Amino acid sequence: MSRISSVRMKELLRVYFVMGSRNCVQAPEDTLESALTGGVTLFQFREKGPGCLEGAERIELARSLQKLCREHNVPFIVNDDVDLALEVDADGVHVGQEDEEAGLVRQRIGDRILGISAHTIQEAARAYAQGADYIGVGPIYPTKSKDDAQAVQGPEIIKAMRNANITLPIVGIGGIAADNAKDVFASGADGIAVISAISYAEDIAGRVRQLQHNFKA
Ligand code: 3NM
Repeated sequence: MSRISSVRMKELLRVYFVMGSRNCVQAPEDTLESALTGGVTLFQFREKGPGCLEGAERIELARSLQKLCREHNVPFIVNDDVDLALEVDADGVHVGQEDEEAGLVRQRIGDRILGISAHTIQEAARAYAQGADYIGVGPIYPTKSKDDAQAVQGPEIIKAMRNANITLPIVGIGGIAADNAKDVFASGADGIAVISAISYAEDIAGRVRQLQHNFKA
């Protein structure tokens, strides 16, 4: 195996669905199945927040969501928990600035996909040095899905990173929905990472297709 190419990574980031059991109205499996049917390009298991699953239940949910991703040929990424990612043989890991030191994570996961959150140009440059395959930049807009989110940055932060010659694949995150996704792509992002606009949609597959339409090759 070798590291994912930047071209392939950018394709995978286009509509990146992030979800855990706390983010769903229906069962997580049903929510993910609908999102996969709608055409999400990448999935992140983010089992966080009050009441989230722990231990064996957490691993069991990870495995059942991973199975759905495999059936749809969509890579399965684990948020933060490198041990879980290795245990289930996930396709990658996403870590924040406050999580396990990213350079060490790269050593532990080998050639699997590594995503790192970056809020500034300096953090983006450091993520590149630590071996990131992509960076997650946010919150772009106000979000209710992350209690400890930093200040809202607007799509301008992505434009500023591109102007500073950050060429890494970038996915915007935080408050992205059908009515603002176009501005995120226009700022230089390769994709949008979304929790609630997909997980709480009445027609989940339809919402994914609507989000996809904002991408202009
Ligand atoms: N990370 P929604 S914002 C998981 O800024 C996450 O790094 C963020 O959820 C960051 O699409 C966020 O419902 C929550 O706003 C995204």
